[in-house]
Amino acid sequence: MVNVNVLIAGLIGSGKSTLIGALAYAIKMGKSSYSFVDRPEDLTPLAKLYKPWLSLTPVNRTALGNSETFEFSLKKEVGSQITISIPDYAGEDFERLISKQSDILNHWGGEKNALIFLIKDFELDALEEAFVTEVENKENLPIHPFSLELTTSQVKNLLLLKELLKCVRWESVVIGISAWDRYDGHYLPDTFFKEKAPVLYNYIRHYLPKTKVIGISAQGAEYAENLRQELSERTMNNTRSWLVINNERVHDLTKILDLIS
Ligand SMILES: Nc1nc2c(ncn2[C@@H]2O[C@H](COP(=O)(O)OP(=O)(O)O)[C@@H](O)[C@H]2O)c(=O)[nH]1
Ligand SMILES: [Mg+2]
Repeated sequence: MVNVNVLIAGLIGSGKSTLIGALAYAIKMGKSSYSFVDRPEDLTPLAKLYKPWLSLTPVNRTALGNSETFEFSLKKEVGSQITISIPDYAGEDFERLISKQSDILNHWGGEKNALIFLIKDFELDALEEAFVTEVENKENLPIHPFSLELTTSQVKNLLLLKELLKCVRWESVVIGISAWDRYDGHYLPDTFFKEKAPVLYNYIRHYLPKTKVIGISAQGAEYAENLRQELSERTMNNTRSWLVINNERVHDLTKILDLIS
């Protein structure tokens, strides 16, 4: 049987842990066509991700300890087995990866590799400083040395994606825009991405023309006191999380895996 290796990647705070929590809960409850391959006792780390999802609290950054990469495997009645890996970029791992000092991906990958790349934060005026016409007196402004901290997330995402494309041959790539509940109803994922991250959008369209851009709301909404009741009800009837794939809303998060396996 073919095993598809799926890497869920994205900057710190891009929604990886929340997505895995929601996904693991749906699979555990038998609400999808996927089931776990691993023994239940090996799934304890997943509980650290779906428990906060269930209790409507953000996932603690250190939930998974210091393990570099966290993995679990899924199977379907028919079709391939899937191994999902989520590298946890603790501390400076991300910067190490894009400055080529990281071995996160050195021994990663197999016959068939797929990438789910999550993006959550968009600077709505990213890179626009290039178009400023007003000339100020710049004489006394200090010149900062180049530092990753000072770059926009669009640039960080581009550098990360570039490294990922260099390390592994990806059979398929999906771009997931996390926290889609913030934009749903106003935008379609592809249009939103093109408008808010044009540099990254064109990079992807050029190098990975088959890439799908989807919206992901793993939480279902912002965690706010006045939404708790509604979110709990939606958890009960499996309508809390959703994906926007081909401009249609689907509540089964595992459909993201059907896109890549
Ligand atoms: N509104 C909203 N916020 C989200 C969603 N998913 C994640 N977030 C928030 O984004 C932040 C980072 O999420 P997390 O899963 O920890 O990102 P990670 O660092 O990539 O694992 C947290 O504060 C989450 O509450 C979502 O679907 N909707
Ligand atoms: Mg995380």
